[in-house]
Amino acid sequence: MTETDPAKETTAYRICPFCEACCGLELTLERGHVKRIRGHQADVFSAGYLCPKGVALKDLHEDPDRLRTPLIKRNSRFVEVSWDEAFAEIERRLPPLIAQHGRDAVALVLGNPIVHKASLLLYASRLGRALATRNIFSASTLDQMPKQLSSGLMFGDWLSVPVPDIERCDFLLVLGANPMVSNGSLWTVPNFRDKAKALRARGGKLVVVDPRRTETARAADQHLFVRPGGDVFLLLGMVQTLFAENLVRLGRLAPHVAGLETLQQSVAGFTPEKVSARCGIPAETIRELARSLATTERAAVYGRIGTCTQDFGTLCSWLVDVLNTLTGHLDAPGGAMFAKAAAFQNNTLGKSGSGKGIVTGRRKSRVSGAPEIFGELPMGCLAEEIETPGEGQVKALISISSNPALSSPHGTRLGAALEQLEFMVSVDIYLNETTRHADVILPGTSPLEDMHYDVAFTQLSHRNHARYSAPVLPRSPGQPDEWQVLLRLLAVIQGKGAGADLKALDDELLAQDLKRTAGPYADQIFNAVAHMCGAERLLEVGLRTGPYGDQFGAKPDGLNLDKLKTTVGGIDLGPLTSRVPEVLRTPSGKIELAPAMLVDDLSRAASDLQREVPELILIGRRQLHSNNSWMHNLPVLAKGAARCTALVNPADASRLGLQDGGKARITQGKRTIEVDVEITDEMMPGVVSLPHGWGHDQPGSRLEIAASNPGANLNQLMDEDRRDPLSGNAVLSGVEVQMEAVARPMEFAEQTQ
Ligand SMILES: Nc1nc2c(c(=O)[nH]1)N[C@H]1C(S)=C(S)[C@@H](COP(=O)(O)OP(=O)(O)OC[C@H]3O[C@@H](n4cnc5c(=O)[nH]c(N)nc54)[C@H](O)[C@@H]3O)O[C@H]1N2
Ligand SMILES: Nc1nc2c(c(=O)[nH]1)N[C@H]1C(S)=C(S)[C@@H](COP(=O)(O)OP(=O)(O)OC[C@H]3O[C@@H](n4cnc5c(=O)[nH]c(N)nc54)[C@H](O)[C@@H]3O)O[C@H]1N2
Ligand code: SF4
Ligand SMILES: [Mo]
Repeated sequence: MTETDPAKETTAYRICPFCEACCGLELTLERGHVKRIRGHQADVFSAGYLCPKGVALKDLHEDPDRLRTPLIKRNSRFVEVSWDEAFAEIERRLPPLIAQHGRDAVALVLGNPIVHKASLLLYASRLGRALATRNIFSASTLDQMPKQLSSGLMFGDWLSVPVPDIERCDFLLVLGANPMVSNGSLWTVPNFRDKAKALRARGGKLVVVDPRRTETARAADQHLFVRPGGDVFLLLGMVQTLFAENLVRLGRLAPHVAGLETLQQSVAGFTPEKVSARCGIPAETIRELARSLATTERAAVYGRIGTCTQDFGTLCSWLVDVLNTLTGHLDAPGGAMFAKAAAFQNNTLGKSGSGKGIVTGRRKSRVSGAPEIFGELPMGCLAEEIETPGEGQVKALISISSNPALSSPHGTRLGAALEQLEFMVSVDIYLNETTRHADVILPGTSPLEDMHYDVAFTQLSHRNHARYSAPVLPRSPGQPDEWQVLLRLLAVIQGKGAGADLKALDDELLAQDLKRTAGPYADQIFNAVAHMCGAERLLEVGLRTGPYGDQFGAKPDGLNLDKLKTTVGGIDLGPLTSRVPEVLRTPSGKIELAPAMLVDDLSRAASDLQREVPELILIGRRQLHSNNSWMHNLPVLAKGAARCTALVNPADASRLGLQDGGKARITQGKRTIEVDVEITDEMMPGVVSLPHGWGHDQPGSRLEIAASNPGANLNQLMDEDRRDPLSGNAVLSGVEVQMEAVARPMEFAEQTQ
């Protein structure tokens, strides 16, 4: 047989782990190597769609810089060691530190890729519980915490986030999101492009509100420039209009809604005329938007990261769903609906129709007194918790697939703080801007080496489905699964030692979980899955006890893991269905339209109405060939279009003397970065856009390709103390900056002659 003998080719399928679209990929393998990656046509959910990043899974798997062996720092240099040596080092250093300073001295920092790997997601929460530190930080407070908080307050669970039912929607208002590039977020919707096209083809309308005329805005019927941070005012003006023009129609939801009158009174002062200047949108346009939303039978409002990473993130997130509810579009086909996932969804478990709701602020951060949120503290507080001496000071840190040195505000301060730690362990696949500060790095698997199921994104999907990916390739010798890595860390923390029997520990944890969740059935369920272990076992339990499950035999036609595994391309569970009141977990059993915490925060918005417009404001953006801070080392993407340029409106460029293709300095307070300038009228005047996740020029990283085109770190300019006070979410957009041209050496020479 020749090397190219087709008989040697095999096909495998994997859900793409890179973004929330969760596309099904088809991989052609030859002799254990990935030959080709395409969209999987028979995937019930993504139907063959993929973007350029999906193809890069091959490059990631083969990247010579991807770590395959644990590293220990000795005399300031990393050396390769065995897994046992790495864990011996952790056991030598971490437990004594906990014994001396207590559990709060260890911080746990959780990054975005966790949510894309079932193995990490299901065991990171176990590790967090076992560690029982107050110092848990995650990307959630750089991202979606405002939406989780507003959803929790309104619907009773942190993950009860309604998503647009795009395939039946005829009017979609999108704020602060660019799904054409990001492929959707808190809304799992592969191939947004074609779905938006279909919406328009059937006579529907897409409206985009963004300070940049984005790729999504270009594909829309209408684009409105909004002043960065001004969305809350636009949304308030729209809600006010609904009441003032008698357009409120709760429809089917009327008996399930509380707080309508309070809401009406609270927004009464925010007339379109009052808010117009602050959001930069004419009063009449605000009214028209409200009317279109109210009078289109199937319509939805959707807001994403641009509306979360700002001073009023929680208010914006709330008002989006207030608008959906007041116009009768919440929980209605073609509106904003709740997914019903096959497993792990809190709002399908326990008693339905009401619940405990959510609580926040059960404790405060030690240094700045920021309230706890969803069991975490704001990422912006991490550096000060390490730097500030005293009882409870963070002295050790475990980071799991997290790169806060680039992804969170003021990376140099954080980097210096990480250097100050007595001990740091990272579970990561790269030696990068963050992990270079670690003492031990434990490599994660390549996504091709582990099984996967979308624990979180099935809860946020525009259509219900269940899909499972088996490992595509065997793990390299000695490489544990990531759940095993986390479990072994857990064993060390619990004092069971790095040599603990992991199966016994896994059994113990499952038995504890079942005791809490399965009551009288706990033993029966445990026995049925006693032969299994790890993330796959948790999935089996989740599926079988879930809303479509076989209930361990009680519903023989129901779903279980074996059945799911026999499908090619997964199981379609149909379009979203109306779930109110069953989905609610609020103590009142109602949709809370006017939670006190949010209504109270309106006074902060009111006093911000008069804020003066700064001359220049910096916002962020995402790029198709890039994913947050860690995909710049992959050849297929690096040669693509991702360029770390600052987009500047022509009027600003001429005012500031900036040249297209020239260099400029952006300054915020005492901090400065140097950027390449790209002049374009897609920017709102007075607003500059720079992508985040760049700045790969830090010594000690091992990212050869990324370092050759490092870009500038936008987050170097962000203020770690600036947060939405309710959610603790960082303000990463709408920050006032100064910008000036950097003279090229020639020009400089001429000037000084
Ligand atoms: N200015 C600005 N800043 C932002 C944002 C913004 O819009 N503007 N967006 C924010 C958002 S939404 C997010 S989610 C955060 C993301 O910020 P982070 O949570 O820090 O995530 P990433 O930057 O994606 O870094 C991921 C890390 O995980 C590692 N990794 C990748 N795959 C794996 C794996 O399979 N296993 C393991 N163990 N490790 C892996 C990578 O090497 C990298 O170190 O950034 C935030 N930062
Ligand atoms: N290609 C690619 N895809 C990704 C990622 C990536 O890095 N690259 N990251 C993934 C992650 S972690 C996430 S969380 C999602 C995020 O997904 P999206 O929310 O779609 O993120 P962005 O593409 O950054 O879009 C945010 C938009 O908000 C706008 N904006 C900024 N400030 C304001 C404001 O004050 N008001 C309004 N209305 N708009 C504003 C920006 O101009 C930008 O167009 O994307 C995911 N998908
Ligand atoms: S849109 Fe691209 S990165 Fe996102 S899941 Fe699909 S193929 Fe992967
Ligand atoms: Mo994110």
